[in-house]
Amino acid sequence: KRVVVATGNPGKVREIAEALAGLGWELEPLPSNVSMPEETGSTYEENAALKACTIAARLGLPALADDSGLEVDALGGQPGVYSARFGNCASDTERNTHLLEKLRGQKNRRAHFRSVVILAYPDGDMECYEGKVSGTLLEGPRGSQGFGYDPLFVPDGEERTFGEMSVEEKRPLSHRGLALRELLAAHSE
Ligand code: ITT
Repeated sequence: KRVVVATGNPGKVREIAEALAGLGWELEPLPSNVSMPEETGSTYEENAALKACTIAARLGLPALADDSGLEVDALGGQPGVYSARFGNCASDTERNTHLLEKLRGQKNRRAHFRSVVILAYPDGDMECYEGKVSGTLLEGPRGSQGFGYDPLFVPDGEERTFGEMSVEEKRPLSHRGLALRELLAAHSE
Protein backbone atom coordinates (compact mmCIF):
# COMPACT_ATOMS: atom_id res chain seq x y z
CA LYS A 1 0.00 0.00 0.00
CA ARG A 2 0.96 3.65 -0.47
CA VAL A 3 1.94 5.46 2.73
CA VAL A 4 3.14 9.06 2.99
CA VAL A 5 6.04 9.62 5.39
CA ALA A 6 4.83 12.81 7.07
CA THR A 7 8.04 14.46 8.25
CA GLY A 8 10.32 17.26 7.17
CA ASN A 9 13.31 15.61 8.87
CA PRO A 10 15.53 13.66 6.40
CA GLY A 11 17.11 11.68 9.27
CA LYS A 12 13.70 10.30 10.22
CA VAL A 13 12.92 9.49 6.56
CA ARG A 14 16.08 7.35 6.32
CA GLU A 15 15.35 5.48 9.54
CA ILE A 16 11.67 4.87 8.74
CA ALA A 17 12.47 3.64 5.21
CA GLU A 18 15.15 1.25 6.50
CA ALA A 19 13.01 -0.11 9.35
CA LEU A 20 9.93 -0.75 7.21
CA ALA A 21 11.66 -2.05 4.06
CA GLY A 22 10.37 -5.57 4.75
CA LEU A 23 6.69 -4.57 4.55
CA GLY A 24 6.80 -3.88 0.81
CA TRP A 25 4.84 -0.64 1.24
CA GLU A 26 5.34 2.22 -1.20
CA LEU A 27 6.69 4.88 1.16
CA GLU A 28 6.23 8.29 -0.39
CA PRO A 29 7.93 11.50 0.70
CA LEU A 30 5.93 14.56 1.68
CA PRO A 31 5.17 16.39 -1.62
CA SER A 32 7.22 19.60 -1.87
CA ASN A 33 4.11 21.80 -2.10
CA VAL A 34 2.71 20.41 1.18
CA SER A 35 4.09 21.70 4.48
CA MET A 36 3.98 20.10 7.91
CA PRO A 37 1.41 21.56 10.34
CA GLU A 38 2.58 23.63 13.30
CA GLU A 39 3.10 21.46 16.39
CA THR A 40 0.67 22.91 18.91
CA GLY A 41 0.29 19.85 21.16
CA SER A 42 1.85 19.45 24.59
CA THR A 43 2.62 15.72 24.28
CA TYR A 44 4.38 13.48 21.72
CA GLU A 45 1.06 11.68 21.17
CA GLU A 46 -0.82 14.89 20.37
CA ASN A 47 1.86 16.16 18.00
CA ALA A 48 2.30 12.82 16.20
CA ALA A 49 -1.48 12.55 15.73
CA LEU A 50 -1.69 16.14 14.53
CA LYS A 51 1.04 15.57 11.95
CA ALA A 52 -0.21 12.18 10.70
CA CYS A 53 -3.93 13.10 10.59
CA THR A 54 -3.40 16.47 8.91
CA ILE A 55 -1.29 14.97 6.12
CA ALA A 56 -3.55 11.89 5.68
CA ALA A 57 -6.62 14.13 5.30
CA ARG A 58 -4.82 16.55 3.02
CA LEU A 59 -3.49 13.86 0.62
CA GLY A 60 -6.18 11.21 0.96
CA LEU A 61 -3.55 8.58 1.75
CA PRO A 62 -2.39 6.82 4.93
CA ALA A 63 0.31 8.93 6.60
CA LEU A 64 3.03 7.97 9.08
CA ALA A 65 4.41 10.54 11.53
CA ASP A 66 6.94 10.41 14.37
CA ASP A 67 7.10 12.83 17.27
CA SER A 68 10.11 12.40 19.45
CA GLY A 69 12.44 14.08 21.89
CA LEU A 70 15.28 13.87 24.35
CA GLU A 71 14.49 14.00 28.09
CA VAL A 72 17.45 14.97 30.27
CA ASP A 73 17.19 14.06 33.97
CA ALA A 74 19.39 16.91 35.19
CA LEU A 75 17.12 19.37 33.30
CA GLY A 76 13.93 17.96 34.79
CA GLY A 77 13.02 16.15 31.55
CA GLN A 78 13.72 19.09 29.21
CA PRO A 79 13.82 19.63 26.26
CA GLY A 80 11.29 16.77 25.71
CA VAL A 81 8.54 17.73 23.23
CA TYR A 82 10.45 20.95 22.55
CA SER A 83 13.63 19.13 21.46
CA ALA A 84 13.54 20.44 17.88
CA ARG A 85 13.22 24.06 19.08
CA PHE A 86 15.59 23.87 22.09
CA GLY A 87 17.58 27.09 22.52
CA ASN A 88 16.11 28.52 19.30
CA CYS A 89 19.21 27.16 17.56
CA ALA A 90 19.60 27.18 13.78
CA SER A 91 21.32 23.80 13.43
CA ASP A 92 21.82 20.44 15.14
CA THR A 93 25.45 21.38 15.88
CA GLU A 94 24.43 24.60 17.64
CA ARG A 95 21.70 22.76 19.55
CA ASN A 96 24.22 20.21 20.79
CA THR A 97 26.56 22.99 21.91
CA HIS A 98 23.64 24.65 23.70
CA LEU A 99 22.78 21.39 25.50
CA LEU A 100 26.43 20.82 26.52
CA GLU A 101 26.53 24.36 27.89
CA LYS A 102 23.42 23.69 30.00
CA LEU A 103 25.04 20.53 31.36
CA ARG A 104 28.49 21.99 32.04
CA GLY A 105 29.82 20.70 35.35
CA GLN A 106 26.80 18.44 35.71
CA LYS A 107 27.69 14.93 36.95
CA ASN A 108 24.27 13.45 36.19
CA ARG A 109 24.39 12.79 32.41
CA ARG A 110 21.34 10.48 32.32
CA ALA A 111 18.93 10.99 29.41
CA HIS A 112 16.13 9.22 27.54
CA PHE A 113 14.92 9.39 23.95
CA ARG A 114 11.19 8.85 23.38
CA SER A 115 9.31 8.34 20.12
CA VAL A 116 5.62 8.10 19.32
CA VAL A 117 4.84 6.85 15.81
CA ILE A 118 1.31 7.25 14.46
CA LEU A 119 -0.09 5.76 11.27
CA ALA A 120 -3.26 7.68 10.38
CA TYR A 121 -5.81 6.89 7.67
CA PRO A 122 -7.88 9.41 5.69
CA ASP A 123 -11.07 8.11 7.39
CA GLY A 124 -9.69 9.16 10.79
CA ASP A 125 -8.52 5.73 12.00
CA MET A 126 -5.16 5.73 13.83
CA GLU A 127 -2.56 3.28 15.10
CA CYS A 128 -0.06 4.37 17.76
CA TYR A 129 3.33 2.86 18.67
CA GLU A 130 5.91 3.96 21.24
CA GLY A 131 9.57 3.41 21.98
CA LYS A 132 12.05 4.58 24.59
CA VAL A 133 15.81 4.23 25.10
CA SER A 134 17.90 5.34 28.08
CA GLY A 135 21.56 6.30 28.08
CA THR A 136 24.13 8.94 28.95
CA LEU A 137 25.24 12.22 27.39
CA LEU A 138 28.93 12.77 26.65
CA GLU A 139 30.82 16.03 27.28
CA GLY A 140 31.50 16.48 23.57
CA PRO A 141 30.12 15.16 20.25
CA ARG A 142 31.34 11.91 18.66
CA GLY A 143 30.46 10.68 15.17
CA SER A 144 28.80 12.26 12.17
CA GLN A 145 26.08 9.76 11.33
CA GLY A 146 22.45 10.10 12.38
CA PHE A 147 21.00 13.52 13.25
CA GLY A 148 19.98 15.77 16.12
CA TYR A 149 21.43 14.82 19.50
CA ASP A 150 22.87 11.50 18.19
CA PRO A 151 26.58 12.51 18.55
CA LEU A 152 26.09 13.13 22.30
CA PHE A 153 24.04 10.05 23.26
CA VAL A 154 25.47 6.65 24.26
CA PRO A 155 22.66 4.11 24.76
CA ASP A 156 22.90 1.84 27.83
CA GLY A 157 25.06 -1.23 27.19
CA GLU A 158 26.95 0.37 24.26
CA GLU A 159 30.27 2.18 23.91
CA ARG A 160 29.49 4.23 20.81
CA THR A 161 27.13 7.18 20.37
CA PHE A 162 24.20 6.95 17.95
CA GLY A 163 26.29 9.36 15.86
CA GLU A 164 28.90 6.61 15.44
CA MET A 165 26.34 4.04 14.28
CA SER A 166 24.86 3.32 10.87
CA VAL A 167 21.08 3.41 10.40
CA GLU A 168 21.10 -0.41 10.61
CA GLU A 169 23.07 -0.39 13.88
CA LYS A 170 20.94 2.33 15.48
CA ARG A 171 17.57 0.72 14.66
CA PRO A 172 17.46 -2.17 17.18
CA LEU A 173 18.56 0.18 19.99
CA SER A 174 16.69 3.38 19.29
CA HIS A 175 13.35 4.76 20.49
CA ARG A 176 12.15 5.10 16.88
CA GLY A 177 13.43 1.64 15.92
CA LEU A 178 11.54 0.10 18.84
CA ALA A 179 8.29 1.92 17.97
CA LEU A 180 8.63 0.91 14.30
CA ARG A 181 9.31 -2.70 15.30
CA GLU A 182 5.86 -2.77 16.95
CA LEU A 183 4.30 -1.35 13.80
CA LEU A 184 6.14 -3.92 11.69
CA ALA A 185 4.92 -6.78 13.91
CA ALA A 186 1.32 -5.55 13.78
CA HIS A 187 1.42 -5.49 9.96
CA SER A 188 3.37 -8.72 9.39
CA GLU A 189 0.65 -11.07 10.74
P1 ITT B 1 9.06 16.52 11.86
O1 ITT B 1 8.19 17.13 12.92
O2 ITT B 1 8.90 17.16 10.53
O3 ITT B 1 8.95 15.03 11.83
P2 ITT B 1 11.22 17.39 13.63
O4 ITT B 1 12.70 17.23 13.57
O5 ITT B 1 10.68 18.77 13.87
O6 ITT B 1 10.62 16.81 12.26
P3 ITT B 1 10.13 16.56 16.18
O7 ITT B 1 9.22 17.73 16.31
O8 ITT B 1 9.61 15.21 16.56
O9 ITT B 1 10.64 16.39 14.69
O10 ITT B 1 11.46 16.91 17.00
C1 ITT B 1 12.23 15.90 17.51
C2 ITT B 1 13.62 16.44 17.79
O11 ITT B 1 14.19 15.61 18.82
C3 ITT B 1 14.54 16.31 16.59
O12 ITT B 1 14.54 17.49 15.81
C4 ITT B 1 15.89 16.04 17.24
O13 ITT B 1 16.47 17.24 17.66
C5 ITT B 1 15.50 15.23 18.48
N1 ITT B 1 15.51 13.77 18.15
C6 ITT B 1 14.43 12.94 18.01
N2 ITT B 1 14.82 11.71 17.67
C7 ITT B 1 16.15 11.74 17.58
C8 ITT B 1 17.12 10.80 17.24
O14 ITT B 1 16.81 9.56 16.87
N3 ITT B 1 18.40 11.17 17.27
C9 ITT B 1 18.76 12.43 17.61
N4 ITT B 1 17.91 13.41 17.91
C10 ITT B 1 16.60 13.06 17.90
